[in-house]
Amino acid sequence: MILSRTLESKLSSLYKAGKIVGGVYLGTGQEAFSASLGCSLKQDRDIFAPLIRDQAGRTAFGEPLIEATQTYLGSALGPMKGRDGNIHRGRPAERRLAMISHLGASVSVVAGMLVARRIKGELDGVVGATSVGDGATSTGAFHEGMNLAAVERLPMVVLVADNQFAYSTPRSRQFACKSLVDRAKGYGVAGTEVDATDLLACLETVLAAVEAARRGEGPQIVVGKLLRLCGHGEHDDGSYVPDKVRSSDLGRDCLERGIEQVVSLGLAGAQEIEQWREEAASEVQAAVAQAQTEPRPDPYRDNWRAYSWEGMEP
Ligand SMILES: Cc1ncc(C[n+]2csc(CCOP(=O)(O)OP(=O)(O)O)c2C)c(N)n1
Repeated sequence: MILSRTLESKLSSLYKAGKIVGGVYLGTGQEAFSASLGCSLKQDRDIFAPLIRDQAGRTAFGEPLIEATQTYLGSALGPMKGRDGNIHRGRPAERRLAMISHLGASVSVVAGMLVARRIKGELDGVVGATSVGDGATSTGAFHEGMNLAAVERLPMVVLVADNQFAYSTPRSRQFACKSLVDRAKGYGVAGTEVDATDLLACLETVLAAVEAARRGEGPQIVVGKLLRLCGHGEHDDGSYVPDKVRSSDLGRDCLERGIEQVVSLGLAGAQEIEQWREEAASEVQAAVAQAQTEPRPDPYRDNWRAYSWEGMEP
């Protein structure tokens, strides 16, 4: 969570300095929920399709920092070879899918990958997971993917980060149900809700959902109640979020709360945490410096394949 917050604050500065082309979307305030998923999945077999606010989950699932800075800074040596920007990066051969902008589409993609593994006899012990926002739960792709996953009882975990807004549209203008967990009942899948500003609660709830899916209990929807503590992207100041919501429990900072929890459990002291922050700053600095010195794509010599396909030649 510290690494993710540090990286994203650097990316925001680089964007504001005009060094990053395209949008920069941050997960400030959503790190506990996202990291809990990344930590709960098994890096050697599970599938993770992140959303725009999942830097913490990506890091927890093993994405090296350099892959983020290479993509944001357009390095030809990055996973997208400097052509596909920013959040749309991944290594499908390592089951880290590239983020898809079309809301809800990742649910169908993960469901499809799980069906494919079942057909090939390779589904044993595998979990497929993705994150969506509250807004995405009203798309056709989300519905079709969830319904398929439910009918096929796929080992799928869908995290819904209910951060109160889809861009500037509040929940009251998005759907009429009281809680998004109610959607789980409609699909006939398990649904749980968690205070996503609480790291310990997130770890417990998300791990339980991943384990249930792995045991064969079918798709699991976990709804995290929180607020994004930033604009939709760095081009947006989020001024439409009412002060009342900002100062409510939803607006608590999961990172600061998480640090308090770690300290009060005696897992680390204030000095050690300060050291983690310093280490994170140097790691981020090194990843930015390296990506800045790497070559840019050369349109005259490129083979025009979007992904690095190492390890999955067709
Ligand atoms: C199918 C589709 N419709 C509209 C958009 C445009 N769009 C991009 S982000 C966004 C809001 C997303 O809100 P939510 O799903 O709640 O996620 P959050 O940004 O709050 O994390 C919209 C409408 C899109 N990307 N895909």
